[in-house]
Formats: sequence, structure tokens, C-alpha cells
Amino acid sequence: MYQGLSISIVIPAYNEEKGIGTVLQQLPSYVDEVVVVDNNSEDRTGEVASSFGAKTVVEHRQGYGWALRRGFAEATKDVAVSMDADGTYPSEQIAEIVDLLQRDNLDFISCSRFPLIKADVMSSRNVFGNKVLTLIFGLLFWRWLQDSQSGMWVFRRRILPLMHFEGETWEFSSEVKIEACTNPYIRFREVHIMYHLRIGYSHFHSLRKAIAVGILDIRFLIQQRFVRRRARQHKLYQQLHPLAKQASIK
Ligand SMILES: Nc1nc2c(ncn2[C@@H]2O[C@H](COP(=O)(O)OP(=O)(O)OP(=O)(O)O)[C@@H](O)[C@H]2O)c(=O)[nH]1
Ligand SMILES: [Mg+2]
Repeated sequence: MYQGLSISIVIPAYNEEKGIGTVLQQLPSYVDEVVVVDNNSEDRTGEVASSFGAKTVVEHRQGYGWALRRGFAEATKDVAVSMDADGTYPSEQIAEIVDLLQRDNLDFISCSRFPLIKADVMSSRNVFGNKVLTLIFGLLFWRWLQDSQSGMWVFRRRILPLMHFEGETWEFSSEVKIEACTNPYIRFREVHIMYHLRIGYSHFHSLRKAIAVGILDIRFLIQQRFVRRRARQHKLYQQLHPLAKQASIK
């Protein structure tokens, strides 16, 4: 409990037995609940997480999006905080972010890694990729974030029903921000955080995989901007205005 709010941490984890223990050990004592979503790890990630007292759930549908969506459904506290299982996100800054959430009466805070405080914690290739995806996000949604790919978000769990999720894998990170920062009922802010060196092996060692994930994200952003969100809005419009149906407005 911190500032009168109970806190859940949600951690998606895939083959992170090297880092997950350290991440759990370093969590501040005011955290009330830790949900680790083990996404079919082939190593001892789940066992290590349980041995540190985390609520460990297994999500069989493979993907970062599936894992986080499951984790948010399992979380029960006032505020949910997402972070990776590799020690990169600063749990030591959760308190100051929750302070800001309360002070400015915000609903959702996205934590930007850029500009990087320690330059050597991310490869220049990943910095470039993240910047390009963030720029495309801005051009499509006209919201000028510093980091559309950050995996650390701090939000009031009660706003979850206001967001609609379709992202199954890496595109989920962009989707969460689209849903949060374009929704007029969600008070959104981006803050700058520290980012640490990764513990364990990166899932993005090959250039081919990094490019594939980038293309996936761009395709998703375009679909969301021009097709799916429009279809959703249209559906809502039809529900609200029965006359639109009679006139068969497409
Ligand atoms: N659920 C799920 N989580 C994954 C998968 N791949 C990676 N993760 C987790 O998602 C988080 C982010 O993945 P990372 O591999 O750290 O991705 P990154 O931070 O962009 O890049 P690096 O830290 O350089 O590897 C970590 O906690 C991973 O364990 C996956 O297939 N499914
Ligand atoms: Mg990482």
C-alpha cells in the first residue's frame, strides 16, 4: 500500500530464469501483489518466480500481449504496474510515479526510457527502431510520445474496462498507449524514467527478428488507425443511432 493505494505488479516472462529472481527481490516493500505470467518458458522461470512468493500463472497463448492481458485480468489491486522480467525497468521509481498519479489525479502513466540516462544499456539498433516506431505512432495518432514501445505503465486498474485490446504479441505495447492516450475519459501522461542493463539473454538478438517485430507493429498501427478503430466507432454509432441502421449507412 502506498499513498492509500494498493499496488499490483504484473510481469510477463518468457525464459527469464536469470533475471526474474533479482527483479522480485528488488521490488519495494509497499507492493501488495506480484503477478508473474509465465508464457510457456522452457527454463525455470515459473519455479523461480514462485519461490520468491509471486503469484505465478501460466498463459499458454504465446505472446507478450496475451501474457500482459492475462496478468491484468489476474491483478486485483488499485494500481497496476507492468514491468519486464529482465531487471531493465526501475522498480525504485514506482513510488515517485504513484505520487504523480495521485498529485495530478491521473489515470495512466507511460514511462519513457528516452532520452536514455545511461547510453550503453540499449543497442543503437534498438534505439533507432524504437524511435522510428514512436515517430510513426505520432504521425498516425497525432500524439507525440517519447517512447511508444516502453513496457512500464502505471495505471488505475479501474480504467481497464475503458480500453479494448486486440494485440497478441509485441504490438500490445503500442496498443495500450493508443487506448490510453486517445481516450478522452483517461487522464494520460508520459514520464521519463531510468532504464537499466538487461539481465539474461535478449529475445531480440537477430536483426531479422527485430525487423519482423517492427513491421508487425507498423502494420498494426495502420490497421488500428484506418480500419479497426473506424469499424468500432461505426458499430458504436449504429448502436447509438438506430436511424443510421434503417438508412443502411455503411
Ligand atoms: N509473454 C511473453 N513474454 C515475452 C515473450 N518474449 C519476451 N517476453 C517478455 O517480455 C518482456 C520484454 O521482452 P524483452 O526480451 O526484454 O524485450 P526488450 O526489452 O524489447 O528487448 P531486450 O531487453 O533487449 O531483450 C520480458 O519480460 C520478456 O520475458 C513472449 O514470447 N511471451
Ligand atoms: Mg528487455
